[in-house]
Amino acid sequence: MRNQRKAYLIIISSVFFTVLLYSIVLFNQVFIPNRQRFFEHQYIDPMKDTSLFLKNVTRVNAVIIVLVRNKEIHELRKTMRYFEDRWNKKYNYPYVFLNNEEFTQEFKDLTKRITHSETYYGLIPKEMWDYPPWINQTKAADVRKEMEDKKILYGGSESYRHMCRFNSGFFFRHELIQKYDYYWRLEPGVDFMCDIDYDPFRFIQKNNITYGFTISLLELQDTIPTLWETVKMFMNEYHHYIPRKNLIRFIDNINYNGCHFWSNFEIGDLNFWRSERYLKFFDYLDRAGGFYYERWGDAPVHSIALAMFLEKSKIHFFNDIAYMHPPFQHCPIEKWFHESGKCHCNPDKNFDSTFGSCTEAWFAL
Ligand SMILES: Nc1nc2c(ncn2[C@@H]2O[C@H](COP(=O)(O)OP(=O)(O)OP(=O)(O)O)[C@@H](O)[C@H]2O)c(=O)[nH]1
Ligand SMILES: [Mg+2]
Repeated sequence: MRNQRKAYLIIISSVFFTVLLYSIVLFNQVFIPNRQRFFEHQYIDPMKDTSLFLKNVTRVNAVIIVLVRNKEIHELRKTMRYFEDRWNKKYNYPYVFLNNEEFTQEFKDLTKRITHSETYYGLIPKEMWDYPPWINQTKAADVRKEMEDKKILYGGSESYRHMCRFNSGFFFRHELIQKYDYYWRLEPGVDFMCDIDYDPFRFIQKNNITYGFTISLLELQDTIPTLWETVKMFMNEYHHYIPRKNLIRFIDNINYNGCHFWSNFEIGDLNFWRSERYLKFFDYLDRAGGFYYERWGDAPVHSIALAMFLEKSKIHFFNDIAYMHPPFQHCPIEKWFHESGKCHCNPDKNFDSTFGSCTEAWFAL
């Protein structure tokens, strides 16, 4: 009799604790905002690692990469001024400027004078900035005309397509980049609105992070009609490259949902792009021709690869880096950034939670 009562007691208390546990989990899921849950449980906060703020430590093997045209020199000088003042004057990481045409002496003189870092100037070889032999150029020209008539952003531009293909498959293989392990991509016309007092390169190296972003958003579907089909064919053929723990759920709602990290800002590990699996992926896409027969951007290409090959802990949301590429900006919303006097952006204009951003979906993963 006593044993029977004991058994009942055990069963009842197990049921009670299971229900309690489920209620706590459910409460968390329903009532704690994704953003808060993300910052409490997943986010690695660089601000909490004092070793990242030490000065006079050796630099990481990293480089600032700027793909740019001569005519963008003044926009670039402005961006470099912000970038130096907010961050790089504390570290003096080298710059590599890349162009499909020779840089002018004026471009070199003006950029050199804005920084104490070393500056290198590279010409992009033709095979990295031209049609591969299997592309039918007449068909490509017809597509450009059609897309221009439809008023698709950069739909009529040939150079934009070369640029997207270069950023997808070649920048990390350029001879001036080959010796580096990490990179920060910089574009003319962007702004950095908060002081960055630590070394993000050291941060990603120390935490074994592959890629960092500030803004994520939806791609224009008209520029990528067959991209997802092509990706699915790749995934079928090369399923051994895709680990069980991946991020495909970030981009796949039966079809590609368009979510991508905005690649005009990237801090990352060059060896990811140089890996066999990524090179196979890029070649697969390149053979399919969508860089020219559609207008596949490097941002969706990078993001799809990251989602296929990596797990969430390998990708970092740089909340503390306030960044503007018109028309969108990431401006940290936490009061501290603004009260400390370190920022000059308006947190009400932060894109993270706005319609069109995928960052809330990122928090929810
Ligand atoms: N050398 C060179 N650089 C280019 C060319 N086209 C674009 N770029 C660079 O490639 C990067 C992306 O080009 P953007 O024109 O900014 O493209 P986007 O960011 O999609 O569009 P925007 O909203 O106009 O900024 C920038 O760093 C440009 O300076 C080109 O034909 N030659
Ligand atoms: Mg741009």
